[in-house]
Amino acid sequence: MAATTAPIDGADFRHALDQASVSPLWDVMAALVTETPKPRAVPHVWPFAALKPQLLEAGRRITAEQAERRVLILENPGTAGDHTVTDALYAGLQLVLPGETAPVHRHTQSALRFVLESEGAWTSVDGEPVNMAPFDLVLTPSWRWHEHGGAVAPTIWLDGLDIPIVQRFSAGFAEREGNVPANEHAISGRTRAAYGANLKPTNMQAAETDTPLFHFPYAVWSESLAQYAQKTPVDPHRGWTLEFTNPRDGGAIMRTISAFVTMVPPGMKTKARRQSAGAVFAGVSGAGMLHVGGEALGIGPRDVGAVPSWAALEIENTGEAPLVLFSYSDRACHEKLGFWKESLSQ
Ligand code: GTQ
Repeated sequence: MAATTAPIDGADFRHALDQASVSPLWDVMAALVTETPKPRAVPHVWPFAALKPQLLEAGRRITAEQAERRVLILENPGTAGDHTVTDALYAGLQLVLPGETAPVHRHTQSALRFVLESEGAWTSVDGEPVNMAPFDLVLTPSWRWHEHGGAVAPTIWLDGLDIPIVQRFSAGFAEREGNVPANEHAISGRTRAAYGANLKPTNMQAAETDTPLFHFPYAVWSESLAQYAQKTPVDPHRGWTLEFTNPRDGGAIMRTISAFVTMVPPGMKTKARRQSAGAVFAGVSGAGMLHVGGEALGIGPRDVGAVPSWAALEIENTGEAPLVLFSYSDRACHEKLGFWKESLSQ
């Protein structure tokens, strides 16, 4: 092996590299090319009881119209100020008060709404309205016009978006109000009729890859999950988990974000599972713990938890009733880009 002839950390050399806008890979190789994911996000749970008063206080200080969207962003403690809940995902709690409308806009970012508390609220997508009942999942996929309104009591939902992904690619476009095109197909219930019963129109446009279905009512998914659980042995690592799918291809609901519901029966603690995707959980019913990366984080109805990439996760039901959780993750990206890995403990 040839011997080196000058010091690696010579100040003159370092300065010259700086001046040339280059830097030595050998300083950062181990940090850049890691053997396993090293997320900056940490495991964390935001209890709903702590967030709701802050959100209502925000409601006294700013209108939905002034704010465009009245949202408290869930800042992961590992990356506070980055507006990320996991390394690649965004989460926020949005409040709409009676009489308010969060004004129509569209953007590159794909969004899901998981409803936590609601009376009367609706979201419209390209002009077609759907109800937002508690624990309904509503999607506003990339570049679709959307607005929120109709609340007759304070209405709160979890926003899940791919903001950090779009930001990293610097690919964000948005349009606000002004020139919203009229859509003669925006008739309440049309999309459900066309796609909601494992049927689809035969003149669909193949280029549209986000799911056309944008409303997954709690009444429907909770009945499926309960029936599935009754009729299927429980998976030791996943409990009973079902994925929300795109009826066009059976794949993820949006191009960047996947979404799931999980049931864990009383007395069960799942075996540890790691996945390359970062995930966000929201409690629906029952009481439990997310054991993640050596921490035990309590999760109940409407609480929101962050599970970073490759953290070993065990879900424990600590109550008497089934534990039901909603979750979303960036798995859809991982699979498309060839990043996806999963590891199941013995
Ligand atoms: O409702 O369209 O939490 O555009 C962040 C950005 C919600 C929304 C957020 C958004 C929205």
